[in-house]
Amino acid sequence: MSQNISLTRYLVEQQRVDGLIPSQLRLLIEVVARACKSISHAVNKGALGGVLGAAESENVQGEIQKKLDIIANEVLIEANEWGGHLAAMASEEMEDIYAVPNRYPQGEYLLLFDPLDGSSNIDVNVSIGTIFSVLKKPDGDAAVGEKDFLQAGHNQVAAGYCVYGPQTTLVLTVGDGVAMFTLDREQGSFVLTQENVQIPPDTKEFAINMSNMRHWDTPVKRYVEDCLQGSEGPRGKDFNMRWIASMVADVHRILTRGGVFLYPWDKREPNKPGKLRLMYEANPMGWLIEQAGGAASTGTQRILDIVPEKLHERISVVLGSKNEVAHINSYFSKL
Ligand code: P6P
Repeated sequence: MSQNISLTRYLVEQQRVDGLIPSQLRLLIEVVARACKSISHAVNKGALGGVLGAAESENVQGEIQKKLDIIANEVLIEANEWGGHLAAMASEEMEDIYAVPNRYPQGEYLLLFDPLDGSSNIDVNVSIGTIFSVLKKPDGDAAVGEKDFLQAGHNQVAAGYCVYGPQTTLVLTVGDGVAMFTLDREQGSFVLTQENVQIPPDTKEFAINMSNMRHWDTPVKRYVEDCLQGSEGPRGKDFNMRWIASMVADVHRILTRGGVFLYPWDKREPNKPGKLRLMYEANPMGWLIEQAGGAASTGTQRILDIVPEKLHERISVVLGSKNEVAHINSYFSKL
């Protein structure tokens, strides 16, 4: 990347070129990016900032919240509520939607986020991240409500994540491919470091939590068993496995070098379709993966075509290299 193109310049030039980024959406993305810089700063302080460890509370998922989960959520709310670009926000850390207070101007966008994904990794210094998804509020004068958020993922107008790892990198799509911006801490700005990201269609690397194998449904068991047989088995090649237990980090690896990520249904909680949340994990990640030439399915259907019934509903996830996702889907269709 020869020139030093900031996120702001990239967004302005994209807006000028293809009109995909109206000014209010550009403002929204820049505000989210600024919030991610603040979260990155808090994450990087770690023990020095007194921000490690659990808070005294549970989130809507019934999971013990980390102090940084709450901090990240508050940073995103406070950064976005006054700008006039949003009607409401929804977060993994909040049961109900957060309508922009009447003291601020109302905008046309809805922002959803997992403020700090992978937070079980915070205390052990492993990469974590913020995931966000942007929808347009449906037309109408009625007060914004949860029902306005219940749109299929193919309605997203922007999606991305910021991974807090050895680098802090913002990864973004507005429907015209995927771009990556690395935080230059000296300048204090995100600088374009990759655009038109393309995932290799084939892979020899899968990501899944193998400790759950006995709980998986047959298609997933058969797929993984075939991979484990390596070059002597039906796949005719050896596979590598990765599992960071931080979706943002696993997806970033896949966007960078290919691979597949699976978090399937399992019989530990048979009434839940999966562990991951559709609206602020699977949808934004699924769109990024598709925009980079990959695929994102539940094993039986495209994730982005699913119309949510509840804000925090969960979903099975198979995403990554297009041909490998198609191969995994074939195990489900053999049922
Ligand atoms: P497990 C993090 O809590 C998360 O939601 C994803 O980021 C990650 O991929 C998954 O859960 C890890 O789940 O069951 O392996 O700890």
